[in-house]
Amino acid sequence: MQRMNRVLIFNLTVAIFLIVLPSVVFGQAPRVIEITATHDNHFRMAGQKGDPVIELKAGEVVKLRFSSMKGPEFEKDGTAHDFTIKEFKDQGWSVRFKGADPGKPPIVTEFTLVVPNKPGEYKAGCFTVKCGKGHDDMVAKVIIKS
Ligand SMILES: [Cu+2]
Repeated sequence: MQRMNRVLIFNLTVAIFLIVLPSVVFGQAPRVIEITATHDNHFRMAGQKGDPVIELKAGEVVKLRFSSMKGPEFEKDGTAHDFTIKEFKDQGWSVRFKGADPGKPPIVTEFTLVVPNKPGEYKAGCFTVKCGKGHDDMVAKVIIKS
């Protein structure tokens, strides 16, 4: 009987670890933020007009999903645009992605990133890939809330 209790307790412990631990360690699936990179070198988001305003929560894990078209200029390897926040470059907030040729469906690229623990307003932009006319205006406002 005692042996059976021990087996039961062991099994319960294993079950708790298998069920509870992953949700604590991995948390919820990251929030997906859909961003379009257009052929005429702008970032756009559904439901917004003009340059996107992206609200993030400090410490949150987000998945940035870019649907991208090539601009008139791009790098030799086909890299079309980047999305960079200069202040957080060292934390991975400088990602590069390819874009599709006109007439083809956009190329989708995802990046999972942790929002820096520094609330404030930041400028994100295509700062490292020269994508053609309008390149300097390829920007988004990123608001990190505490
Ligand atoms: Cu650019």
